[in-house]
Amino acid sequence: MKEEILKHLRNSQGKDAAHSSVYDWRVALSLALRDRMVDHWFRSTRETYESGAKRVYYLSMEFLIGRLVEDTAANLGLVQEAKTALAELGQDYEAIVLNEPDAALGNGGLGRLAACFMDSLASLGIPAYGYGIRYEHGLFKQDFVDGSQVETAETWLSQRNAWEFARPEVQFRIGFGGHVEHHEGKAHWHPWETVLATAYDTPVIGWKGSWGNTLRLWSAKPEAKFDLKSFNRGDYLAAGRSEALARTISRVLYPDDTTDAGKELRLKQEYFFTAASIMDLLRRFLSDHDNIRELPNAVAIQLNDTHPAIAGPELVRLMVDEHDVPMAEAIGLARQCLGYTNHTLLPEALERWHIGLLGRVLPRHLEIIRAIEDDQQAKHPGSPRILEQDHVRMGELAFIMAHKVNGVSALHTDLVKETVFADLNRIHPKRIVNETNGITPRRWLHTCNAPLSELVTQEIGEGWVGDLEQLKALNQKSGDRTFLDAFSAAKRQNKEQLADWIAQSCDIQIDPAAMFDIQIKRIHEYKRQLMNILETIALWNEMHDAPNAEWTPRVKIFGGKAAPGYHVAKQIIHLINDVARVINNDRVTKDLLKVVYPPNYNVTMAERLIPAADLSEQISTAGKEASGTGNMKFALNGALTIGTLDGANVEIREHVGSENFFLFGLTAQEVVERRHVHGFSRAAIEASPRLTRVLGQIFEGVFSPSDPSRYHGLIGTLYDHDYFLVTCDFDSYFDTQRRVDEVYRNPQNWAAMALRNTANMGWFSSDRTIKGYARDIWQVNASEKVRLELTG
Ligand code: F58
Repeated sequence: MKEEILKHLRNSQGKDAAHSSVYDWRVALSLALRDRMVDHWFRSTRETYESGAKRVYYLSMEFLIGRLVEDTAANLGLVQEAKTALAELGQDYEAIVLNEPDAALGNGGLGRLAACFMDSLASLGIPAYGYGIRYEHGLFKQDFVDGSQVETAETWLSQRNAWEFARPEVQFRIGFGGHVEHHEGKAHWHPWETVLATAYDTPVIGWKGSWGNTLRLWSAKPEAKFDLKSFNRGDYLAAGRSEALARTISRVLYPDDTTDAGKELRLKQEYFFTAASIMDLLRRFLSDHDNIRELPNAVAIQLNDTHPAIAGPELVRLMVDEHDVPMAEAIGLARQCLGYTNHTLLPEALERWHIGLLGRVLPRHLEIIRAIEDDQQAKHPGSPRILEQDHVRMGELAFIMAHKVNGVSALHTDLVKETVFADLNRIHPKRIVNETNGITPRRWLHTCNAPLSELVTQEIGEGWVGDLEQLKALNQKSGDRTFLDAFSAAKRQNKEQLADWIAQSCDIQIDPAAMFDIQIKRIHEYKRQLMNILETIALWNEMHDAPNAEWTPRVKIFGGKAAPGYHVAKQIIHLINDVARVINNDRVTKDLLKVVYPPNYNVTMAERLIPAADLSEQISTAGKEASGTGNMKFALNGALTIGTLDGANVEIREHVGSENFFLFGLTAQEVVERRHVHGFSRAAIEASPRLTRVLGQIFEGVFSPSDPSRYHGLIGTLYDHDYFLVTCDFDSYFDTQRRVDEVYRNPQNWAAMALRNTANMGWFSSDRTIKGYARDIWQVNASEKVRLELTG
């Protein structure tokens, strides 16, 4: 390893050891690790070609990957070797790991799920490709200026990305606009504009290096050559115009998770990567098949939400226009290949494209969508429409073009059946299935939490990393004082590390003995960070009034970004920061309560925070959080959850035991009913003196003395139409938090409850989720050899 690192330092980075920076060492180490991936990768590809096995294609607009050095080294079993090699070279492995930029090619849960799935597909030995966009700028960087969120561009690609292989020879022409001609029953699309999609491949090696798949990300390049004529005339801007236009497509990750603005570019991004992926998989298929009708036996294409839903019409277009398959048959064949995952019921997040826009950008696809609509109406008269008024509804399109549609938790799947797709579900009663989300145990326990991971391995061996249900054996330890002490000591060690980091990065001193209460996720009204900060103020009031009463010291930690155009979410961020400033400067409560909100929450920050959490906040309005995956990461790492009956919380509670979960709040059904009660929020506020006081303080400007009216709008909304029922759940949330305080005061009991969480979270491994998709949706098998290696 030492030789390999030095070789790359010299031959790939062009540096000698004496003049190398941490960056050079990091790139050299990454390249040395990448070298070790290649054999596994080739072996897997070869095996798939030889066996003719069916391949999975996971199409996702987002892959929220994070850093890769540690994960790769761990999966290859090379962590110790790398550490030793670097130490002998006088370098610090930890510092090198910290040097890597966090690849944030995603917004939140949906993108991170795709990354966890890539790890599980490889670990299980399922031949698969992830397809997405190689954004030049990932999710924006977040700073706080006077407590407000300020966004700047993220620049992960300003450095060499050591993990990828550029494939300039893999190129597809992607057309936009233009018109369609019909001659002798055949359609000919003449796009007005074309760009080239070129591939960049990142190998993804599973646990123990057993299998390697590919993450293929597309970058847009201009098709037209550089305009030398204009350049020579001195018109430099014109010379680069077509280039700038093309590159815009893969320039930036769409940062909004509320509404779909920036519409045309977003639509082009979606078609760009979807079309390139479909063309690529067809090319691979046709290289060893000559009958396109066999496609469904060879490929399973999964649509991660509706963003790649144009895959249906695109596949039909290629079959009809280029392979002479009749339309109805093409629709049927495409459907057999496609699966669609729904991640949200929020009406504002369901994609719809204006017919005018879609017809202008993708004229042939609009014709095909009309043909799909006709086909559906002919077979199922009265079926919900894809084209409604002026819009193309992508959810309906994806549903109709998929043979299976899945929700991401049991509750969410039931709601999908009862609400958004109720009518389609009646027509196609077997189409909707549930695949509850999961998380990869490699990153989310083994790598991010060394103290706990080592303790578990000492106790039950290392098998759990590839077979997380083995954690069940730890249940026997819940009465063993020595083990519980060791379990608490691991948590304590993580908390001390986090406290050091917070002292350094936020200049706030926190006590590792206090309860670390953490809410990290995108800022959204339905996730109710607002309710959390209101409860924080209420608690502070009571501590301040009676500082000598019996209190459980707490540190409230927040993390998360708001969509740049989401005003209310940004106000909530501002409020949390305002409240933090006041509380953290109160001398009376200084040993009882702190509020910390480190800026720029990302995967790397999650890996620091989650292992150090005592309490996990999963407090969304019931019925709104499709699943959640952070909830799983916390529970696996031995945090107790305070949560509503929403998303996967329901299943987590069933697995860890209701006595080890702090439940509060209205159920999804009660939420719907309560909204019908006239004046429900005013009534809830009036019934709660505690909440009335808190809202009054915010309204008067206690936390924003320089701008007392800053939160009048926010508070006004709670009185008038509190759509997410913060006011209704507040008292039950506050009371449950006090129960949490009480339980925390008994450390042995707390540790036993936390251990029950860790021990019973095995089911939430994304390996289990992927096995479910493989069985219920894709009809693919995991390599038997890999399966034996993992469990044996
Ligand atoms: C999330 N969706 C769900 N969307 O909110 C969460 O409950 C679930 O656990 C997770 O998916 C995985 O299933 C989500 O992250 C987005 O970020 C979209 C980005 C693009 C615009 C629309 C929202």
